[in-house]
Amino acid sequence: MDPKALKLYLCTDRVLSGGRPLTDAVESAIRGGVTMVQIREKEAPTREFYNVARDIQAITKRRGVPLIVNDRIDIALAIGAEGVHLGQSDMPVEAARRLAPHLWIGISAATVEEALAAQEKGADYLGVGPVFTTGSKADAGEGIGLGMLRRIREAVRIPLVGIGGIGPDNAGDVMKAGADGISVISAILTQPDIEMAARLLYSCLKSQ
Ligand code: TZP
Ligand code: MG
Repeated sequence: MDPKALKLYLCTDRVLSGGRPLTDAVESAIRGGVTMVQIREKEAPTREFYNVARDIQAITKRRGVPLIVNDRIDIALAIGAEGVHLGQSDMPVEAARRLAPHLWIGISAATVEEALAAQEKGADYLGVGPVFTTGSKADAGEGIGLGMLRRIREAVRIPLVGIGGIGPDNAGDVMKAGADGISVISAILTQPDIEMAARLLYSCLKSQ
């Protein structure tokens, strides 16, 4: 995968986007500079997840932005997404790789051990975090901090994004710690002007 796609990586959350149509939100975010989108549906039944993913894909395809599906490799394959993002409790990366040799596979990692294991078993990129404590994911746990992000960066070769509690005030620090990009929900999706919020965040990464 091209690590440049990781620069400003939006994860969706239909609750945090405040009832605004997700398609409009994603379109605005891409207009503001988002370089990759992860469709993340924690509550939706399979058919609804599939339909939402197809709707978002119509936008990402038109805009030339890669689409990643959270948790569900079956939905990623069914819609022809560019990739799948898997947590430590989801399908193991090596099994996902067997099912889908062509997909980009991202793995969540919070420790050096998790990061090295994911790399060894064939992950294409890592989502490292939560870097800072965040209210956007109930089971995310305490922030691991910039020091741990840096340690993970030094331990692995594959590209990685920082995720969790990242916004305009700390995005530059995450990049300085060695991340290829940032992954965010609330710094874009809870903002009244989504395009401007994405543009502001992108400007915080530009010089890195
Ligand atoms: N994984 C680790 S933290 C997190 C996810 C999905 C939530 C990120 O949301 P926010 O609002 O950018 O902190
Ligand atoms: Mg998961």
